[in-house]
Amino acid sequence: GTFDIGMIGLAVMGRSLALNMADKGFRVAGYNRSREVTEAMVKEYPHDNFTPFYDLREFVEALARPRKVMLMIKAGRAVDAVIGQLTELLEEGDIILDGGNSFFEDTRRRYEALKEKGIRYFGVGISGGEEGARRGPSIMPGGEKEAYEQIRPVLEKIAAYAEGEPCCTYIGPDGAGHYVKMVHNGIEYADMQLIAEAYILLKSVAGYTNAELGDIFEEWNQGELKSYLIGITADIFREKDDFEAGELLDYIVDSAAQKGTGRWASIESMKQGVDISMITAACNARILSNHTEMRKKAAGLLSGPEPVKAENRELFKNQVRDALYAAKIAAYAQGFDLMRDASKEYGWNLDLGKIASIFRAGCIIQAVFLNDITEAYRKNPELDNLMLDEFFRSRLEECQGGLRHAAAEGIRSGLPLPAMTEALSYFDTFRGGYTGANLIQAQRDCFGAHKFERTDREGTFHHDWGKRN
Ligand code: NBP
Repeated sequence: GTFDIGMIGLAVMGRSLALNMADKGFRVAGYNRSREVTEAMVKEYPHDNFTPFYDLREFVEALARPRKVMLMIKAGRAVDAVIGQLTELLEEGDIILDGGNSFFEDTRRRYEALKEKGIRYFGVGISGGEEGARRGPSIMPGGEKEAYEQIRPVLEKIAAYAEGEPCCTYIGPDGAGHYVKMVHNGIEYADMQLIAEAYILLKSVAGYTNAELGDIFEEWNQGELKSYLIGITADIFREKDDFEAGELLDYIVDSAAQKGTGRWASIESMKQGVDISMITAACNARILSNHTEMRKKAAGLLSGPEPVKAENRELFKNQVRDALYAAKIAAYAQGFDLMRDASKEYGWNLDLGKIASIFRAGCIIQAVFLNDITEAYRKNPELDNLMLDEFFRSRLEECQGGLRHAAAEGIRSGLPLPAMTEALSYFDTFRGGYTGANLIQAQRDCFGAHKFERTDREGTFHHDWGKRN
């Protein structure tokens, strides 16, 4: 065969990636389980470099050796089913890439199973949605390092570019790419939750209108908060409704869905024993938002305070801005801490600075902020936590007052601010603030003889409780 690469799964993502590859001059073979999807694609998006196939064997035979097949299908059982069909047809040295949102443990299992058959397997995290896939996503490939050279030309060419560099880098062995994608999505949840909290603060405490909010976010998007999410948020505030007067946003039900990859990060963090409370808070916020009937009922039964009114709106706006920035630092510190821990746990040797650099364009969390993270790890690849980097330390110093003030006003107003308040707890615990854990340790020893350490003597102690006045 002569085709550079084959794409299995021609739904939104597979189609967009295949056309992106074709645009870059690669000859792409395409296959989809249901024939109609393929037919519709070639009818609507004909491309000289894209050829459809309707038989899996013919599709595989059309590929140049070593064959490269990318799967862009629904994560889960479908991936195992297609791998099963492919292994009948592929030969030693051929490469399968799974570009979907597969769970990293599945990727580890598939990697090991295919290794025995001599097939090289890559779990490739891809972020950027349809537009990213079509024009240039952020790409996180994990698999065998030597085999990466075979797929590197395609992946680096179709990726987004930031300051002349492709937003694609070899992440690590087996499930590393999908793990990093999972954490990316977790961070995305936290980012979105923080923006939502800034929104309700500005709206409820300072009374800003949608038009004003649009201007505020546009202004924020000129500075250090500049990011894809802040940019689309500015536009969302201004979007007019099709049916009624005013903006669309006010007609959207207050309930946010999720597909699960953010939640995976939260579950993994618990297993690993890493605190990513802000990502977990963002997942929980979506979960509780879904209980619309219960919330409607409770609204009639449980009361809270009236929103306080900001005395100085301009000042409050700047405090919210600082709150958003400081909390964002904490969220990324948590996400990168999770990757750092996984890197040790699985022996992946993750380059966190490089990972930050490929998030700079193409993906949903792309932001100028990621330049500072890249720089922090460039200066110190062994950095324990982002909040300890000199630059972020000084920004936290400057912005924590805003975070404390904005969160306090929100709490006094009865506004739920799960991510911002977790950011503060994380920061205050992390910086050595007094947590009361001495009391917990005393309780543990009191009921379970679990022992404790003393502040003034070496060793561990157990105390016979009951010596009271
Ligand atoms: P979907 O996740 O909606 O999956 C649809 C595709 O899976 C179709 O091609 C479908 O074939 C195929 N498929 C299914 Br379902 N079961 C199959 C089976 N047993 N055997 C073979 N093919 C099967 O598509 P998508 O939204 O394009 O996403 C693809 C992957 O990319 C997913 O893992 C997704 O999580 C991930 N992802 C999506 C985005 C995004 O923004 N949408 C972003 C990043 C990553 P059919 O036509 O025959 O039903």
